[in-house]
Amino acid sequence: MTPSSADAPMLDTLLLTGAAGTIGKMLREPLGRLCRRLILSDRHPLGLSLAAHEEDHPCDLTDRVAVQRLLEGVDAVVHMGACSVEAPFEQMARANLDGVFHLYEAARLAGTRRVVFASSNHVTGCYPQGHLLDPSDPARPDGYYGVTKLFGEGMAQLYWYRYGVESVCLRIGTCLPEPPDRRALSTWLSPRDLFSLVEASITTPGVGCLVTYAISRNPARWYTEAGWAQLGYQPQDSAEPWRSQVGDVVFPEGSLMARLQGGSFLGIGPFDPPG
Ligand code: 15L
Repeated sequence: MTPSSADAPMLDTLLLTGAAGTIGKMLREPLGRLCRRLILSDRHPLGLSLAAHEEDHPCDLTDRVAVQRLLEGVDAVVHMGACSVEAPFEQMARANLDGVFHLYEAARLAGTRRVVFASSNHVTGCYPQGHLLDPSDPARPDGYYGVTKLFGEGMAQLYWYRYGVESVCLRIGTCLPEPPDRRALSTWLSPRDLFSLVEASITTPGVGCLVTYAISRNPARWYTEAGWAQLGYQPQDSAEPWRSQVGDVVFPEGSLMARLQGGSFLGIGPFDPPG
């Protein structure tokens, strides 16, 4: 059973990075119900009115000392802060490589119990559409973004097996209020299911280092449910009711975007050298 906010042990301090992003905004309110103190962080001040349990701590993930300060006294982190689209490597490397290193190292120093790491379906985006994937299958990133998420999963393993910082790496699909296209009939994650999976990822005891695909109950899915039972994740939503609406929203026939799981990311790049 998915633990509900009511049964979950109350955390003291929870940190949400990437709080100004699409998923960060969805998580802010429900995460507030899991903890006494919710630290919201993004590169710039959020400029929002805050509830009594909320604090806004802007932080540049590429600043190691600042990230160390951010993690002080933090029990668990939901790490959504990242460059979240395919982009030139140099652009990606600072937040998604250096930033992830800074976050895990700061978690180790602060004694932070757990990181929920926003990984991505793009770690395996070069598998053919329709191929059923398990988290134990070899990675096949579809771009630099996917490679950085694979690096993050590597950091999660290092910091668990060597330093005892637990992680749940969520290979998030397409998390939007509604599936936008035919591909999302397989990859969609509803906001409600997102929260239930993130909540379980924070509260389930003894996860060690777990990698799982984060999608809704989509009959057309390309991923196994491995990890869901351990987390007690039981998705409630399905992309299927949108089939007739999005069935025609497709990528050009025969293109990599239409053939491989990563979709539009396979249409971005290669990039010219900077300068
Ligand atoms: C992701 O990992 C991205 O952050 C997001 O922008 C979407 O493109 C999503 O995957 C997806 O594959 O739909």
